[in-house]
Amino acid sequence: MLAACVLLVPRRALCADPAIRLNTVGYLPGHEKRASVAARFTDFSVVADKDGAVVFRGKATGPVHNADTDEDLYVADFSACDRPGVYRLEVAGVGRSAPFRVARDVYDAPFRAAVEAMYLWRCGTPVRATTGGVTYSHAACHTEDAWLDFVGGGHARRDATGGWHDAGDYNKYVVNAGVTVGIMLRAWEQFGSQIQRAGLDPHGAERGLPAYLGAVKWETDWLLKMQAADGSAYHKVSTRDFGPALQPEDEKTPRYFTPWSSAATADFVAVMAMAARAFTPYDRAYARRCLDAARSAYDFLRAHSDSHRADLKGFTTGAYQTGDADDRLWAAAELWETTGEARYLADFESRARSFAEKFDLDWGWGDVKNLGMLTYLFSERAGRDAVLVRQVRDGLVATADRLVTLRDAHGYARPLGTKYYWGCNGGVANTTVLLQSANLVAPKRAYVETALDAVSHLFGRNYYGRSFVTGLGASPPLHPHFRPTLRQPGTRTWPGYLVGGGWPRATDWRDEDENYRVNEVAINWNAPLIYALAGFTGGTPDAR
Ligand code: 9MR
Ligand code: 9MR
Ligand code: ZN
Repeated sequence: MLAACVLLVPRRALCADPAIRLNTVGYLPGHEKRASVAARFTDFSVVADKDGAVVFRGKATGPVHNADTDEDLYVADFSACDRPGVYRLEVAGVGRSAPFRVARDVYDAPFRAAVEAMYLWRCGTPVRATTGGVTYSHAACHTEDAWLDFVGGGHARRDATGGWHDAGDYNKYVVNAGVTVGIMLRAWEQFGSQIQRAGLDPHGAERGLPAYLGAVKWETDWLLKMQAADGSAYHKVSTRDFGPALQPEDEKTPRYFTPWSSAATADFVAVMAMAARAFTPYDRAYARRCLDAARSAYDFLRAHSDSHRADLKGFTTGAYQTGDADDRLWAAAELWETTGEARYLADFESRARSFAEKFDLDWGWGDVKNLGMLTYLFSERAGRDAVLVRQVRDGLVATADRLVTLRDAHGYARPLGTKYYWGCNGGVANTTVLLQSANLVAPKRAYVETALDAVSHLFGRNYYGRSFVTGLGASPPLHPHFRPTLRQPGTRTWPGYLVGGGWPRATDWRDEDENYRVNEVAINWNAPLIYALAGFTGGTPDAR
């Protein structure tokens, strides 16, 4: 591949050397900047991309043995390169890196792209967006959502149009919607004023509503339709089996509500209570609707205290089955924070005490405890148990410290260390939630730098030397498992989507569209990417 590249570029062969692995989107001035190099070297320089002028010279450190890829890696540290520009790393005896930027706004466009990807995921409406001269669009889809056959309603329809498709498939799952909206609203609570300055496209959001909340509202509007008359939330709206590779508007297979689950219902409570807070300044009537919905779902759960899995007989699509202890904790935290009512606080605190570990380093749709703990910890309401607050705070700091230690021990500075599983790139992005939050309660430079290392890992400081986000950085995925482009050679890859990542081994990622275990995209992985980038958009971070 390198040879071909050199042949095709006759004069200055500027092809990126695959051994030099760095953040191919770029770095922020005033922050650490490192590359991992899978080749022995001593000297390196940073050169201007346009004319090759040397702006920095440095020496290698290392090697360190990186266990999960079985490589000896050397590190080039060019943290001192703070002057804005476009550069490459030139490593003596090895080659040149892909170009990268140093700039204060380096993550602004990626942030917008990741939020725009959520727009393009919309169901039930035509979408159309033009980026870099290419238009991505689909017509109104799944306008019949959904049938009540499996929830005792006979062959009748009830409106469940709207929302986001889940991933590379077009189904809509409440548990996964919950964690996605939860992370996006956590970003709003922590980085709202930066997000407001990011220049997002409002896509027809109501007048006066911030574009970002307009993006979230597309999903909360749908979630409201997922609540049954008794207060519970249906677990999903789905075809019975995963459909073929069609455009969304061409998928005409019937889609059904499935029975409720307590995890979905608790997640519904949590995000509706969060939405009530977020929307209050802009739309009081909507905020009230969200809060009423959250309360009735909570009351339903109180009357049904067992962890109740959805009955998914007849469905082979995404299951998202999970025990509800963490979801119920999150629900109580958000309702308490929104209302200040003692019954929610008491519920939260007794649940929180029952968790020996207050935070989990690795978390996601199946474990949302962290979101509840963070809301409690950041609360400015009176009445919290000081002992518990201290335990939660200490738990967060200890977890963030572990992430820093794992980052330090990893050759590609991956804060999740050597854990690889389905969607682990989303897990890497999720570490930024804990790191940025720890930095709020116990400010430490290493937390912020480790969050940036998570971003760098996803943008190319990894075994592949490639960005894991479509359309961004160097050599990004071209063939995600994503039905709008699946099995359609020649179509342009839709931008702004984080792919799941390699597992069971670090080296198992393949950029192949049939390979859904490693190369699918999903809303719950884009949400923490959005969170990660939100913290570094719009200049000076809010959260510092
Ligand atoms: O396309 C489906 C993807 O969205 C899911 O994440 C994945 C989960 O198991 O399943 C994919 O569908 C595959 C199905 O499970 C088996 N037959 C091939 C399907 C992919 O084309
Ligand atoms: O993200 C989910 C992952 O944790 C599970 O291991 C996997 C298999 O059950 O499913 C993943 O979620 C998929 C969902 O089931 C269907 N839509 C696509 C999701 C991402 O692959
Ligand atoms: Zn659709």
